Amino acid sequence: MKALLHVGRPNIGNRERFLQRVNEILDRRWLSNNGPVVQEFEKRVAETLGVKHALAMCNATAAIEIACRALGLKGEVILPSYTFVATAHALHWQEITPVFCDMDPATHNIDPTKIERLITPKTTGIVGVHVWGRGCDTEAIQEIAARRNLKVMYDASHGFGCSKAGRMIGTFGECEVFSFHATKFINCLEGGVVATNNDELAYQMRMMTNFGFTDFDKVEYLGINGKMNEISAAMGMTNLEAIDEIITVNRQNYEAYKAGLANVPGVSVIDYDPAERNNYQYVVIEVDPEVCPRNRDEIVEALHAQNIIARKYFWPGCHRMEPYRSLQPNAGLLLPETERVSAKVIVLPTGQAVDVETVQRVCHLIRTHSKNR
Ligand code: T4K
Repeated sequence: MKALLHVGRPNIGNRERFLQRVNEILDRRWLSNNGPVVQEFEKRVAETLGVKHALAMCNATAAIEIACRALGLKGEVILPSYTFVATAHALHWQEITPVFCDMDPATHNIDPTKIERLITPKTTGIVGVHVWGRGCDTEAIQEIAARRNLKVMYDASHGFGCSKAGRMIGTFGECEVFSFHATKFINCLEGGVVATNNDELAYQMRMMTNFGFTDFDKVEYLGINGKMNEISAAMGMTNLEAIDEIITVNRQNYEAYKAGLANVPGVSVIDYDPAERNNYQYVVIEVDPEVCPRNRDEIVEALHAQNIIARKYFWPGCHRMEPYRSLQPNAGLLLPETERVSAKVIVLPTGQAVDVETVQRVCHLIRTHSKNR
């Protein structure tokens, strides 16, 4: 296989329609600051999720920062270590101490049974992450939060178009943050959205996203520039129009990986609950070191040698990345599942840039390279 095959190759909807939108934007000479395409994108996202407010922002990391400031999170906040480091960084950047909770190996999500032991008098909230788009145990998290008087928000970066217990991700907690980064299955080049049904929170976040302005010459909040620009929104609109096609391709690739890796000893593809809505944007395998003759790193190296850029997300966990590794050197003692599972995971290429035939070739390579030397 010659051409590079990456995890995270962007999906791109109707190119003509995107370019047409870009031309309209240029003709209009309205490029940012709550322009008409951003407004259209927000409306469309809110409709898709069934929420009152969808606030478009420049990326999910800034959106998490704005959301946790608007929510008044401070002190300590509990989140999983098994997430992209942006979740922890956004909190830490806001001078909140991220307190890492272990994951449930069955779901890769925060294990709610391990949350309560981490609560201290400084704890103000919980940030769940719907890893791979598989919804957290929102019911258990809500129950703990209500009893312990904590606020809950979700990093739903992976969860656009997915449901949990039949309810759309985007409707849980005080608010949920989606990423529309280039690598996400619906992308705005760069982009994020905060979804909420809370009118007051939405108002505050909207002001904060635009320097705190409430009117011409009138600033009422400490704000920042978190705005989405019109070209990003045009990309988002165009890709949203292709959402069904993209999910179909993702699902076909996922099924092909499932079939192609079905009988490989020690290699399993994580499941998506067919009773839920799934976007299938991540194909994730676990390599069991007790069963598979080759370890995870050897398989990743073999794939890279064939120009297939598989990834080890989210190894080794945020707690083993700086600055957390230095600030909380013993955090790993409470995170045995994060340490164990993150060492087994490989994320494989999918999306529109990958077809079923290519998936079969990747499976063949994994099958070959996972055997004894
Ligand atoms: N929370 C969670 C749970 C997240 O997963 C993320 C982002 C965030 C928060 C933060 O959202 P944003 O603030 O970004 O909206 C990539 C993405 O940059 C990151 O957005 C994403 N998660 C994460 C899972 O993946 P890296 O460090 O792996 O990026 P990089 O440069 O290695 O690119 C990933 C792959 O995508 C490469 O194989 C190349 C390919 N790629 C990338 C881009 C940008 C392309 O083929 N074309 C492209 O245009 O983080």
